[in-house]
Amino acid sequence: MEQRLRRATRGRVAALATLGLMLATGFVAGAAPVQAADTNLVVNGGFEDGLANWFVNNGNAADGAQLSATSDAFSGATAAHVTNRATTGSGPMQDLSGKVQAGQAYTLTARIKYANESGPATKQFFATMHYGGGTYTNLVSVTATKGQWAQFSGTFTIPATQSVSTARLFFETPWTSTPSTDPALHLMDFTLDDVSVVGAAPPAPASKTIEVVGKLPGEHNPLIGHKFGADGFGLVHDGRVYMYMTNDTQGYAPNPTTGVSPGINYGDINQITVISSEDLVNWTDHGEIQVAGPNGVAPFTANSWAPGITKKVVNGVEKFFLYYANGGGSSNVITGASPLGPWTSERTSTLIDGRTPGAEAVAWKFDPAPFVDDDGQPYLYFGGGPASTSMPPAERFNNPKNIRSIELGDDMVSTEGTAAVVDAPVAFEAGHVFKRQGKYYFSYSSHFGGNDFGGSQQPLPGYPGGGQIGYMISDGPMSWPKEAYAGVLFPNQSQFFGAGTGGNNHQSVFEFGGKYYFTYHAPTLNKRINGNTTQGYRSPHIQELTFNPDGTIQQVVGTYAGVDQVRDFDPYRVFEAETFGWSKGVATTKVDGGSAQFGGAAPNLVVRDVDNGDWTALSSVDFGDSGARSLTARVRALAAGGQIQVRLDDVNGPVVGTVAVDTPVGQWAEVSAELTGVSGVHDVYFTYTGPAGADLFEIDTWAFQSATVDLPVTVTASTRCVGGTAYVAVQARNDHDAPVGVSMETPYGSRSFAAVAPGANAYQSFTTRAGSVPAGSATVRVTGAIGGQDVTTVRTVQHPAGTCGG
Ligand SMILES: [Ca+2]
Ligand SMILES: [Ca+2]
Ligand SMILES: [Ca+2]
Repeated sequence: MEQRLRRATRGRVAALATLGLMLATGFVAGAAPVQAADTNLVVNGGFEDGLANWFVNNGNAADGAQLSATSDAFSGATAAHVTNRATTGSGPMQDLSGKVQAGQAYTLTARIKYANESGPATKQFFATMHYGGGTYTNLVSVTATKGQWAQFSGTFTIPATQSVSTARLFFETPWTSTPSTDPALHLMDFTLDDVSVVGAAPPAPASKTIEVVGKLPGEHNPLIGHKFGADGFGLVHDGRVYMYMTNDTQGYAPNPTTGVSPGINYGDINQITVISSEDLVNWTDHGEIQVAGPNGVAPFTANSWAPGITKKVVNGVEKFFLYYANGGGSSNVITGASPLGPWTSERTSTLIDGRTPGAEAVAWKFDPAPFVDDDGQPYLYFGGGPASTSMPPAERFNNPKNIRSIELGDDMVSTEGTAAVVDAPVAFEAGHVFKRQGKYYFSYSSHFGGNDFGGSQQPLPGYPGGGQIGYMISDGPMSWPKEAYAGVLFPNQSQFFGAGTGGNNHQSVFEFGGKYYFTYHAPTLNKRINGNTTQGYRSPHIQELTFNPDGTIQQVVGTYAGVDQVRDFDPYRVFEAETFGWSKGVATTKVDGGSAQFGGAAPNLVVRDVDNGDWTALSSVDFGDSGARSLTARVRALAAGGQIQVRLDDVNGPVVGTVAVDTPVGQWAEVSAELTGVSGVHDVYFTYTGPAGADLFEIDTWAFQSATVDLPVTVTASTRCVGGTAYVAVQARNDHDAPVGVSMETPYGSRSFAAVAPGANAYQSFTTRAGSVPAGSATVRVTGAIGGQDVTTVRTVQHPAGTCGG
């Protein structure tokens, strides 16, 4: 028996004292496996794919070691070699979470060798499972002879009561608290090969698909009904709003029978969910960024809560900086080449932590929110949690001084100087800053009181109650005395959405199209799934933010109606099918390859879990007076007999076209159908039919074709100044798959381009020969061929007035 408990000094708890799960260590030759199934759960156990799927034990920050591929293999060409071991737990690790099951028996085999000259003649090694937290269990042991390959071979049974949501297999030497006193005995390098864990096949993952209609047709909150998302932070870029959210869906695991998930576990969350919209009602799902964890962009972080994002030109390149909370203890940042990535980590350690000057007394160094001022100077706001116990009790409650502001470096991934106190009344978390008409606005979430906030819990007059969004107004981004407090901007969401929707909140503010918008979360989708007993899974909401003449904010009222759609949806382009105004019964998944709409470097998702009776819908689609001729979809049939019905304005509205998904099963293909009577502005419902009980198909993109055959071209016009002279600049991008001719006409001249290549731009800047230009228009005529027919498309584009200074 090799099972034993690690001492508390190693941060492990005594969870397994009597479980008797160490079985038959090493010596079961000839014994039949307990399990009849013989699935090997270890990937790349022979290391013939190098170190793929393996990493160094990350259960303990001090367990850092180096893993390399070696040709000194027991079999095949490669094995894994571990060096620079700092603790006895330093060793190769593979994550078997989601594969091993409680109550099941497994057979483990592996080959191991050590050869250090100063080492002992024989040495015991363990295969150990880390079940998360402080729970470690030795599974199988072997005693190796120096310089020779030894074989692990044994079975182990996971106790029926063991939580296996985290299950990481690793190899190590027997524990001692001070291995450095005799490194030759305890910290030798070793080599591992041919690892297998054979037993019951992994359980099919429980479906996370939201079966209810989580966002009701006609309503605009929550923003999406097919997944969760919390702590939303809005970014406006290039005519779109991007929302970055804590991926509350990550740990969502509804029981297949009851439909009820265990309560949310923030510790499970290491991804950030991204959605975007150009109209605030139809949202495109961009999937999740794997930010933290062993395979994350920043693998030195474990969690990715409460994102905050901004953009800045650094060294001439526009970059996107995505900040997030690495649990409560620290905050970090990753860098994107676009709002949709690709993402990289410029840092190898956390940005905000216990070493950050001025943050020493902050209990939770989390919730980082960036703000770039008009002069380009960036700032970061962070912090929260219980007030310092060294403060007087009354002050701990009313003015806990637990939030900070700090300057960011020009690189956006470092801080400068010392953090300053944000003295926000009754503050708890979720600091955020925006600027309007020269004034800075700091908003935050207030605490719920309790012992953490001292004995005297009498709120000062006007101060916020628990779980509310308060705000302050200041003339400077680092100046937040308590006198700047301006009131409650948003009461707790339960005041609007009722039982089951209480809890914390986290807000942001963005300006879009001349209006201000307020983002917050509420577990409204969770409530639609489970009624008033919710499990903490939160959904993003948006309301408009309006200001009084004195600059104070009118208190926001939370509604399911949400905000107005700011523009009609343009159907005459290829757009992602994972764009919904509303949906029922579908899910999304990321697929290889880039996005047809957002570019090859952007992630692409498809709509999946499409059953008979499921549907997706788009709000307020403008088909124009002449209307749509046809619909094209890129689909992958999964069963014969599936169809896509197109309906207008209601899920039960008349069918105006039917796409037969009759392409070969399993292959991506384009399918299309003619449409009748589709013109003007309508909500569009895609309703899915086919054999019951089967996944019908997946959908990647949609495109409607105009009844007026039209060459796809994107035309823009702007005004600019060169040397005090106003110019009208006209650009036409050829979105067609063949060359087109382009001619541009303006009051200031005209120009023709003979053959503009697919994807290329025709561009001309026309001088007005004057210092200013009134608003006006340019006409762009595009000629080309579609299906052998010559087609001319004429576009008129407006440009604004412009006056050149000086
Ligand atoms: Ca091998
Ligand atoms: Ca479904
Ligand atoms: Ca897609």
